[in-house]
Amino acid sequence: MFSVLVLNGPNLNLLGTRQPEVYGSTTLAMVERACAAHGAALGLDVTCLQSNHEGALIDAIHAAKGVHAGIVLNAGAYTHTSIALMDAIASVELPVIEVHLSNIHAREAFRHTSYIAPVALGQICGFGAQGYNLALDALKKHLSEVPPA
Ligand code: CA2
Repeated sequence: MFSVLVLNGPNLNLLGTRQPEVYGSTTLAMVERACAAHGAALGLDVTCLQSNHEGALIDAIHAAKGVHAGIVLNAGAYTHTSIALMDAIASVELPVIEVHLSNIHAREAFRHTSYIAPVALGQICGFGAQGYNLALDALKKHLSEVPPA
């Protein structure tokens, strides 16, 4: 069984409480429960974490090395700003799948840039909360084909 970290960044703790037209009505607790259930069905042991702090997200990525086989990451707005998160991902050499609830490419120009994408295995966006399950599917397939070193 592979262990996977589902990591959510700033403001995602507000999911389901505001802007449902953009981010849907599913709460973060519901997303995390769905990830645990879908992960278990795939044979993945899922740990979920959310922080509004860039440094805490970086610490979580560093701590994942040797503990988790891969990461599903919605870095929120840090996606578009954080070279530090990009460097952290590159440094741990773990497969990371970038997730966004909304289609960032169909929104404001500043959301079209992702500092995560160049160091991620791939990006899933625009499918709402289902995107996390799609990311777990992709990570399971990747880990089965390329087991962790
Ligand atoms: O679409 C996504 O998942 C985003 O990562 C969400 C971020 C946004 O800055 C990215 O461009 C795309 C924002 C998360 C804020 O979440 C909220 C949820 C409910 C109410 C208010 C904010």
